[in-house]
Amino acid sequence: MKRMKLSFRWYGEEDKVSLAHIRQIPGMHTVVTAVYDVPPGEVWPQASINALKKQIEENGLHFEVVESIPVHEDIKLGKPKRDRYIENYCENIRRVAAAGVKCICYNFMPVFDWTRTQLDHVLADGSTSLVYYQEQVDRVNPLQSDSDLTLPGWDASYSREELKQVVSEYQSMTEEDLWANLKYFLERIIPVAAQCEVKMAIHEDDPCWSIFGLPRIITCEENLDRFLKLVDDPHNGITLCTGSLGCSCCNNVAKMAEKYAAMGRIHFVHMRNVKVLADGFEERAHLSECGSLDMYEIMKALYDHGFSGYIRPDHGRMIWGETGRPGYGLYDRALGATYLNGLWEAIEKGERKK
Ligand code: DNO
Repeated sequence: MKRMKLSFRWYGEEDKVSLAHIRQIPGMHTVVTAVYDVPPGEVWPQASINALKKQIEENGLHFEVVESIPVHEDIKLGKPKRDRYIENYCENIRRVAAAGVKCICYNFMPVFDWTRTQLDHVLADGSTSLVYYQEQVDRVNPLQSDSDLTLPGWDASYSREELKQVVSEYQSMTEEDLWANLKYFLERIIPVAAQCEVKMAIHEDDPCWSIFGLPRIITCEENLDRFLKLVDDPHNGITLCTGSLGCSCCNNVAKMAEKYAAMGRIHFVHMRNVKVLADGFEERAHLSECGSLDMYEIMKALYDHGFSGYIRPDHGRMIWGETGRPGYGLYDRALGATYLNGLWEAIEKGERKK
């Protein structure tokens, strides 16, 4: 019987959420993590990878998914040094594969990873969540010295000046250039992933539109179709991130789940609900009725098309007084995991009875 594998993101020793807590979430299989103390583009020490594996396995869990191995900006920009960084990337694929990793999540967003305008917006029930209001994005400029907009998803190793520099390098770059650089990267890493039997799973751009004038291309069905054809190999797949795609009403996430699961190209799923507003979105509890996405429909589409990859609850709200890394507390993500288990069990048993 094909079955999803439930997973949970863990930020290593620094994380307030411990592996001992994660293992107590029913049905938990895999810990999703990364080596966090190596700058983007460099090779991860095998000893650090093996230490993660050891710790995770000592807690009765598996270490099968890495999120993320960051892609150096020179690769996205197509600069001459990219070959060196791509070689390092390939070496990282080989090294994590040697430790038993089966799936690697990464993204190809210029400079800024996921972006929100507030990390502790108070919802009606008193919980807090991450929100994105376009008018606030339009007002802020992360490059201005008086801007206090820095977000947990962003690479903190840049100084404001360096950030300005790298952003300015994208000014002359079109979406087509970014596509060409992505293709160049995939043509070199996918054969290595195939050899190592690792599934590469690109994460959609979050939110799925251009921000701060930078090109973004992993945003919608048409572009995901194009992406999968760049290197038409099952090792070149996606992380279906319901919240990243679902924050635009143009995306039909359940349809995409169905289509790409049927093609065997979804290797990892981030399940999260969002409430789409006229001018932005709010992250909400996982339950369908709390947001704009029909989580049942998405799960059913995955089930019906034989999805057997990794799935994790994505960002949670902060509830019950918990404090910590925005989006990545224990309690609401654990509720999310339990909800995903419930959906899957109901779908599975419902189908068996037919
Ligand atoms: C946000 C995450 C992203 C994701 C990267 C993948 O919470 O989903 O930061 O890890 O985009 O590279």
